[in-house]
Order: sequence, then C-alpha cells, then structure tokens
Amino acid sequence: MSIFSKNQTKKIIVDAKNHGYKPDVVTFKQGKPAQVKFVASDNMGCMNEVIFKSLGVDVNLNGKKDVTIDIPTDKPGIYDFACSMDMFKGKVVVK
Ligand SMILES: [Cu+2]
Repeated sequence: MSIFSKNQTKKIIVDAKNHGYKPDVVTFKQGKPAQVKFVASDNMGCMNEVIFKSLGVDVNLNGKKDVTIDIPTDKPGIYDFACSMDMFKGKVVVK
C-alpha cells in the first residue's frame, strides 16, 4: 500500500425523518486516515447530536450541512455512535 494513498472518507446520512442512519455501518481499512461525514437532513430533533462515547466525541450539527469526525485507524476496532437520546445507533468498523 502506498504511503500516498488517499484518505478514506465515508458519508452517513442522518435521516431524521425515517429515524435512522444511512448507512448505519461503515467500514474502514486499518492504517489509513479515515473520516466519517455526517450529513444533516430536516427536522433533526435528537439526531442533531452525534455521540461516539468510546472516542469522547460529541458533536452537534446545529444547522450545518455536515460534520466530519476523524476515526482512529491505528488498530482494528468497532466504534458505536448514537443520537443524543441513545435511541438511534450505528457503528464504524476498522479492520
Ligand atoms: Cu434520539
């Protein structure tokens, strides 16, 4: 693998209308910089906030079009995320 290989970026739509994340699981390869971009929809409600407890990440969309979160890829792992009420969930897998 080239050290010049591109960052890995994946989009997750925060689909508040249908109460879910699309997709709700994204996978990255270990060892390359990775980012998840959460893309807002309308009437976000509790989905306005995205929380990755295990990463200490807690971000608000607050009318922004999207927010980008860096995912550590130094080792394999599974990072769960959820809305502010811990109702709607998804996960980021590094392997
Ligand atoms: Cu919620």
